[in-house]
Amino acid sequence: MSTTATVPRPTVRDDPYPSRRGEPPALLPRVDPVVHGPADAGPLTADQVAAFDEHGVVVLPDVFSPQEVANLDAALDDLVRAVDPTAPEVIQEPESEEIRSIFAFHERRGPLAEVVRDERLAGAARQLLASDVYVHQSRVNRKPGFRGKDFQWHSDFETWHTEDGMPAMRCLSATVALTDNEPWNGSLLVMPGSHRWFVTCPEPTPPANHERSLRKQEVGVPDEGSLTRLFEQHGIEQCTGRAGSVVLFDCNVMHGSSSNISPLPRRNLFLVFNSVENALEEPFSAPQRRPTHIASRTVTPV
Ligand code: 6CS
Ligand code: FE
Repeated sequence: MSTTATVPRPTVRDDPYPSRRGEPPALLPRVDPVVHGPADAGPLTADQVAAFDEHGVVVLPDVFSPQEVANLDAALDDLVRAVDPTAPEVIQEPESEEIRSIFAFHERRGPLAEVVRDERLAGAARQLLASDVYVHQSRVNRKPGFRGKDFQWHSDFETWHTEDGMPAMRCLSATVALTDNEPWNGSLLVMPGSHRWFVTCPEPTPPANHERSLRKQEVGVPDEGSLTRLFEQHGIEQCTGRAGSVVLFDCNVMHGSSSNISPLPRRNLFLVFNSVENALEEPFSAPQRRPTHIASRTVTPV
């Protein structure tokens, strides 16, 4: 008879960021760096790198010229006119048929797709993530006047980890404002410094959650107690700026935005750059992978 001891297999993958497992909510410390290397060469200044490290967000005013913004906004108009509104990449507002988001614009042709290779964005991502980067997700959020609804508080990484299998916090978003982002048209709200905490969410991911969550997120939205604790520690700041400005924000910073009840739209491009060393695995807590137009599995450096 063999005396070899059998090592018990863990039933749950070893994971510093457990979420959606039916456990009570908790604030867990981040184990990954925010700035992943010396970050001394690149388009961002030392002050901008330090601000990103400390706050998990940095606003870069007037990165794109008015002419560049006009070209991008015209390309977006063309896309909205041409796109099949029933295509899976097109997400409608929860309470109207207005287009809320269009995913995977980087896989199309033309000026919108070109933005991916713009060194002002990709170069900043490489600088902060200290590696080559690829596009994990791209989308435009249109926030139409009167009808553009809110985005609940969330950490993007919580969704990308549980639903897409992103292993570590080595990923960031870059937004490009195509309209002025004002205090009153639903601009981004962040809790600066909250990126140092991972807030676990109790509720398991239901099947095909993305079919609801992209219109109105419910699973993966932290409980009110955890959000209150984060607010008491970190407060809330709003990221406003003229059309052409860029916001870089860490994958785990707590953020959201209010509905747009003003007459003016708030149109932003979002590009999510992930480190090529942080490619997606199997979902950490979801019954199936999400489609690749939401979570790309093509790890091609930009
Ligand atoms: O699902 C996603 O990938 C993104 N969208 C929402 C509404 N929340 C998480 C993440 O930002
Ligand atoms: Fe988000």
